[in-house]
Amino acid sequence: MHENRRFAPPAALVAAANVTADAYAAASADRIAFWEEQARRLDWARPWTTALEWEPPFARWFTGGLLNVAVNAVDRHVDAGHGDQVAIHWEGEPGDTRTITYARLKDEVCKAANALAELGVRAGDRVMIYLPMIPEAVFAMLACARLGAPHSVVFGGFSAEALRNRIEDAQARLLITADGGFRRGRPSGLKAAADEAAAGTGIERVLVVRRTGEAVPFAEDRDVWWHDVVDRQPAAHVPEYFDAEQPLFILYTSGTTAKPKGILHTSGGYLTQAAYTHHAVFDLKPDTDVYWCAADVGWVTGHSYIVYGPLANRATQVMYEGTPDTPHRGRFWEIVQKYRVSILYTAPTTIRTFMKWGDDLPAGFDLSSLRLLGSVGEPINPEAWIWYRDHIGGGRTPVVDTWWQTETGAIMISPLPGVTDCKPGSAQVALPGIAADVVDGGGVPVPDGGGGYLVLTEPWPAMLRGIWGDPGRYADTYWSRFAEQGYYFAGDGAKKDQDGDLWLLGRVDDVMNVSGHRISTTEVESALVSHPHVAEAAVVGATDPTTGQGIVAFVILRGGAPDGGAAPAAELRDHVAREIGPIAKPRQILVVPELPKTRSGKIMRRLLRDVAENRSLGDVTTLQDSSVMDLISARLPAAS
Ligand code: 6R9
Repeated sequence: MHENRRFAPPAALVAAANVTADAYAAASADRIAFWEEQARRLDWARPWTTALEWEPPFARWFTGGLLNVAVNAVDRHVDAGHGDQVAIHWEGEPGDTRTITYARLKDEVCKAANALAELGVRAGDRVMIYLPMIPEAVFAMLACARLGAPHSVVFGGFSAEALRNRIEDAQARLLITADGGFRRGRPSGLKAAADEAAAGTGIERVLVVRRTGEAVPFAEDRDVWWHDVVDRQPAAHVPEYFDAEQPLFILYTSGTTAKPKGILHTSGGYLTQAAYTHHAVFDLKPDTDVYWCAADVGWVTGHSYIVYGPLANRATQVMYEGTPDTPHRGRFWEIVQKYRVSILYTAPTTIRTFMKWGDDLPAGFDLSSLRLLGSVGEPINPEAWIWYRDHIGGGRTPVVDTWWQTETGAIMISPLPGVTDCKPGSAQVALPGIAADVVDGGGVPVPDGGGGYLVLTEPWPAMLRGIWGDPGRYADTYWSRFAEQGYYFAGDGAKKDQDGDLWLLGRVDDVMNVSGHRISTTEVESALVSHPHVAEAAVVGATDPTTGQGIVAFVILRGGAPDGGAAPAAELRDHVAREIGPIAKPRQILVVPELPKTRSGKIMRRLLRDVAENRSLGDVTTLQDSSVMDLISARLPAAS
């Protein structure tokens, strides 16, 4: 799709925007003073003495400052008279609901903090959280923050093995879990996996939330029910104030080796940037907006844009437990209509799934409350961007494409909705106070029109403070590649267009080299999905004896497209050749019913490469649905 349109922000949004173009000028005049000003959005029990201490690659922000993260997310709003404002409209998958005001949230967090203290949790202790998308996940995270005990949330879809590895790495003593949650119309158990993971580790107590009511194994000497110990606690809790660099959480993310990295975030700088970016990028008006981030709290997006950023900004938000197709494929749009959601934040993979399901579904609901849409997690192809704006945003809403990582803690590159003319497919520019560039292999910035590696050239408040227990790996993974320049290496390829806007091209390990030409998997995928018959596509570079790598594409056709046979493949190959150039023409196109995705929705190209190179499959345990690979393999004979 050749999409050259630019979308100017709606006049009403410009007129009332939280952040205007002045912010860029202010931040570039004095970046540190700019972040100090943003830090003043928070309540500090004692102000900091030094804004930034930077001994590359180790940063300390707002040193000398004391704050309590939970007080900033909850208590201060109640103290300011907003106790009756709804913090969370929670929607369970079966249709049960809970409405949690800020006053109620404060009580729940205080009770949970008292319970954790009774169970022996002290500041600095690590607490594992393995919960479905229920309000107790938020209460538990904030209770930990209140006590200065870093939490480590493990996504409920992860296996017992994955949880055990993380428990051991973090050396946690307490695990908070549930009997289960509802997914795809049924209770889905968690407790048995939690038990398997905890056995033989340092976990001393397991706090169990009752959600599904299913019978679960219960170790009387180790396990306690949330409703038994939390509900009887007093709703008052005197907060302690912690250093700005007090660890807030460890979140595990996969790297290039098998062992996941425990990304460490601390308090003052992280909360400053999470709150500022949420205010700036989503233009949140706490008195009128209804915000919905459709991520899971088990991912960094849930940490920064369900829990810390929105609550620090006194948002009213929607939290949804289940899957988008339960009990029907219009569930998201029904929720938007019901709560009059005005700001929606989701992932391209979800948007493309909705495209696959057809335009009629969203058209059947009143989505007129939406005024701003966001995207995160992977590059959004222009086709999906336009569909999102037109079919969900009614052709009115800006779409902010937000680039960031678990490691960056908060959004780094994104349009500002009241300032930027949006370009479909581009995350555009670094936010005020953030310094990003695209450099070549030697660390030299590329000119406009050039491509290379995305780097961050100055420290930022929400940056990771390290990899838990492994400072060497931290320095090596992120800071060794451009050590001379002192740049943070993000691991993403990017290009700068003629306006200097940034286009993220996917992980650099996903960049293919075909006959010496560099081609991004994302670019080819984008070309494929711009064809009217294609719903979704994943592209890998498979070893090829002549060209180095050959392009292999896995595509899901849209409903109604001619299926099977050689005709669609030939047409799609020609289409890609037309869109990008003959060099990008896939060697093979495989029409498949599904693509293998991780539970966070990222396509597992490694597995597709295994298929494309006729290897036996590698580890499939992090797949959302491991049977997908069987479906794909079954299509193989019809391949080339
Ligand atoms: C927030 C999150 C980080 C990786 C990152 C990049 C990809 C995220 C993106 C994007 C293009 C965007 N990514 N947002 N690529 N455009 N707007 O997703 O964190 O799970 O750690 O993933 O995701 O490749 O390096 P995380």
